[in-house]
Amino acid sequence: MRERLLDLKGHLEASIDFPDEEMVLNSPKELENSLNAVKQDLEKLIRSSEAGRIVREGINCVICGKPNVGKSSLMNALLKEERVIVTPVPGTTRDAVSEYVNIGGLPINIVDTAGIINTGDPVEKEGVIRSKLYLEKADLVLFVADITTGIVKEDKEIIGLIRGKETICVFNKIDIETRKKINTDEIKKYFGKKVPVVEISALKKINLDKLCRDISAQVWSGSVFANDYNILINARHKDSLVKAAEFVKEALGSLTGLRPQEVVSISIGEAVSALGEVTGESISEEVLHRIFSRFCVGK
Ligand SMILES: Nc1nc2c(ncn2[C@@H]2O[C@H](COP(=O)(O)OP(=O)(O)OP(=O)(O)O)[C@@H](O)[C@H]2O)c(=O)[nH]1
Ligand SMILES: [Mg+2]
Repeated sequence: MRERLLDLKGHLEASIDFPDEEMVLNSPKELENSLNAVKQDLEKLIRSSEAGRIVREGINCVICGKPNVGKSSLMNALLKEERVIVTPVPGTTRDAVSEYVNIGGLPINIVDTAGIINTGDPVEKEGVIRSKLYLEKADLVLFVADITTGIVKEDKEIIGLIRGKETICVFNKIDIETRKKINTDEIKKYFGKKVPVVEISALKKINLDKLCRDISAQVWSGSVFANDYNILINARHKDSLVKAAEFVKEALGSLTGLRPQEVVSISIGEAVSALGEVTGESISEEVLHRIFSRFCVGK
């Protein structure tokens, strides 16, 4: 992108400095198209900073489901400690609790939420509102249902809330004799897509390793890291890319506003320097200072 911008700047400067020479230069329309293409590539790269966030802060993995299906028991089982309160009374978890756990080498921020239910109780209601907010921010959802009942009406309503999300469907309590047989085609119909289905017992710690493998697979198979996320960038890179994108937009504004070519060229030059801060070609004192103050490397 930096090379492409330098090339455009070269064309502009040539036409400014040598207006009488017969040279084949970019037309304003060509220049506009090229700038737009760079702008789009920059924006794509900026979006990929999300992958950097995931690597630094971990996957946001939210456990949800109706009351009493064993969400908190699952949280404790994954953490290998009795972190959250478990009781036979539905509506035990009132507020979300989150904790980090390492699954397959990735930091996973597991969030246990209050069971989602239509309720008149004001405290429970608040808990449900919070559960929904956490669901919106989830990178991955563990939808928990009770295998002794299978998917019932309340479950279907919750599935409706998480349809667009990456989900693993977890059937809990397989240690109980009266369990139902799970039909994966039916599950697929409810979710509108194929989702991994795992049958576990959070209480008796059965099949938790399989669930962990499914969580890792879901993350690494690229469904949590969406396709665009193939380059990792850090916060400093992102700042520079955002700056570069702003200057490219400024250049486009000047170009379409028929302002002097010098003005367009200056903005492109600024975008080139901002990109140079990422590639290492133009590195300001300030950036050097930031790097050496953060990392233990010799100048
Ligand atoms: N038999 C059996 N019981 C379980 C299992 N997991 C949880 N339970 C029991 O189910 C009840 C509810 O468990 P919780 O983990 O509190 O359920 P929850 O989904 O967090 O419930 P709320 O916080 O009320 O939404 C408790 O009595 C648990 O001991 C399991 O795998 N097998
Ligand atoms: Mg709970």
